[in-house]
Amino acid sequence: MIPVQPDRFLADLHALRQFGASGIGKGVIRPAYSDADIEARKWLAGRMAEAGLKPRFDPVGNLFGLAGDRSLLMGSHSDSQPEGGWLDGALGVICGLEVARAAKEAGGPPVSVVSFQDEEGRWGVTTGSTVWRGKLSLEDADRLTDHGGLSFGDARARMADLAGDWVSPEMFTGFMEAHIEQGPWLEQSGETIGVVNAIVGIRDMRITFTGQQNHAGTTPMHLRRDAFQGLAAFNAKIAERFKGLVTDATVWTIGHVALTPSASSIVPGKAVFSMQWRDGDAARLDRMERIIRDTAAEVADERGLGLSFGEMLGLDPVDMDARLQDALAEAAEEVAPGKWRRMPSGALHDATNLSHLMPVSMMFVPSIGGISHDFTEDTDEADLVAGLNVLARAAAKL
Ligand code: HGY
Ligand code: MN
Ligand code: MN
Ligand code: MN
Repeated sequence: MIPVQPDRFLADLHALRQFGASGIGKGVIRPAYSDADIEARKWLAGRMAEAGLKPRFDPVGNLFGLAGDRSLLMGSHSDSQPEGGWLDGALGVICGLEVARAAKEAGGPPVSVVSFQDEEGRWGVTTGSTVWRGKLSLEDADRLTDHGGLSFGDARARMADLAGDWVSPEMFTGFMEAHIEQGPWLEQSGETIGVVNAIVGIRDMRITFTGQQNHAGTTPMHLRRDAFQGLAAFNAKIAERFKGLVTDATVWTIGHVALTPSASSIVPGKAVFSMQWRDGDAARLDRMERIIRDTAAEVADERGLGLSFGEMLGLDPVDMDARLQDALAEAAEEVAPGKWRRMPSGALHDATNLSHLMPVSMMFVPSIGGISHDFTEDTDEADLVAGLNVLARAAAKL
């Protein structure tokens, strides 16, 4: 048994929420490398030290709290979406902190904790753990820009004074990540715990249509080269062409659009937008990419628009480790008998990257109303504590 303390865990979870508190519900605004994110990481490093762990920032801002040369690793991320909930990422970090702290106090097995940087993909897709894994070089990461044009290299220079060496993945025997479900299934079935068996794959790419900026009153419709109309046509056509290829679990999203110059009386000269798609089957993701590229080229051709594609970032779908899954399943049955299930994750997590380095598993607790990536994201306190207990029991079994 690892004697975790729910009150201390909840207090830390609420303390982390104060960094970048939105003032709307419990929501947070704590994007990677914002002031709030940096302050939160410094606070976390302090909590790790107080727990007897050795805090260490690596060159991309991933924060580890190390329990020795060889240990189980637990954690998630403490950055948020531009409008984020208080639990997305934070729950896994603070669960990890409490389990590591309690294990240390009880003289139990060593447990280390981590908060990865930019899981939410301000610069792409799970940037901190993707670089740590070695899939993206630091040089290539440094060149990526966020939607405001800030490069990852310039952003991480903000924490250069704290950055130490890389932490070797060899130090860890496995990784366990607790997270909120961020979807509706556990709440709808009245279950408390999800034992994750697989994580979907994702592709993400910036697309730009360039037309002719012009006067919105005097330019006849048939003479326009309107970049936004290109985006609108593209959006309708891909939905049509994906039919017959996609399943109920396939999703795609245009979540960011920037029109230039973005004024009521100007025909937009440029439309830059994000195109993201996710599925559990890598081959389907590839076929969707072909449709996306071909359709954009066709629309550009029909409308006399320029077209360019940014770098495509992505991660393939992965399965979770069977032994670690079983430890979580056993623990879930002890804490919430009959009220748990195995399920895939439709959201992306750092666990995807870590599954290429060590055995990995994930555990979910319910999300109220299935809402996440929104200020109103929340989970019942009893479910948060149940999740902590499942994690602590599973860690003790390993
Ligand atoms: O978008 C995601 O799936 C994750 O929250 N980064
Ligand atoms: Mn998350
Ligand atoms: Mn998220
Ligand atoms: Mn005028």
